[in-house]
Amino acid sequence: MTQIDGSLYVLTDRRAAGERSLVEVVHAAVQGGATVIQLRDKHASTRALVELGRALLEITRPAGVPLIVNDRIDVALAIDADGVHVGQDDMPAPIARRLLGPDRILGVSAGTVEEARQAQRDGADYLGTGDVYGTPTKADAGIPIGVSGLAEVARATSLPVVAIGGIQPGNAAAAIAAGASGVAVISAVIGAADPEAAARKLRGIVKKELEMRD
Ligand code: TZP
Ligand code: MG
Repeated sequence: MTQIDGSLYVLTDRRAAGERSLVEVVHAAVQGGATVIQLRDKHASTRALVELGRALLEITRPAGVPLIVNDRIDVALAIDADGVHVGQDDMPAPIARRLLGPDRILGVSAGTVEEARQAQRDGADYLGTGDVYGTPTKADAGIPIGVSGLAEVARATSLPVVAIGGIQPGNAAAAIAAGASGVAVISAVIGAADPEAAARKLRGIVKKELEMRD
């Protein structure tokens, strides 16, 4: 099992980055203390994903920050990324684990207790759980599970749970208090006017709450 520090997990989103390049925004997020970066783009061509992924690795690898590719195991292997994140409609986790081998990081989206237990049996290293608060960013995120749903999932697994969906500085601590090991964000960092400052602030909130809890 690979341990990850998921305390501030930042997902890329071209739209949220606006006019700025994602490479520039991710660089700022890493400077501000992002602990994981996920390359996520459901519409980009394979070539564009490979090129962006390579550029992101030049930032993340020297910083010791894992780069996880959303869904695309082929892209992750092609660029030698640190891992893959699969959702419930993506490659089944046991197959993803087999393709990735034992050492790369496998994250699985789990919004219910049953999905969480299954993902753990299937070899996940961490779970992504949400939509917690209601997201403006993902159209098909479903009904928010709230901090109560998050707490149920966290209680059902010994894996680190990263909370996602509508996380902002004002509600991040409550997600940690509910049992999450970290928060995953798009708009709060990638969409921020100052992504470095936004990352630093969120990381600080999570760190403080984790120290209080443990
Ligand atoms: N999965 C569940 S919610 C979400 C994803 C990818 C989007 C999170 O974006 P934001 O802007 O941090 O709410
Ligand atoms: Mg997915």
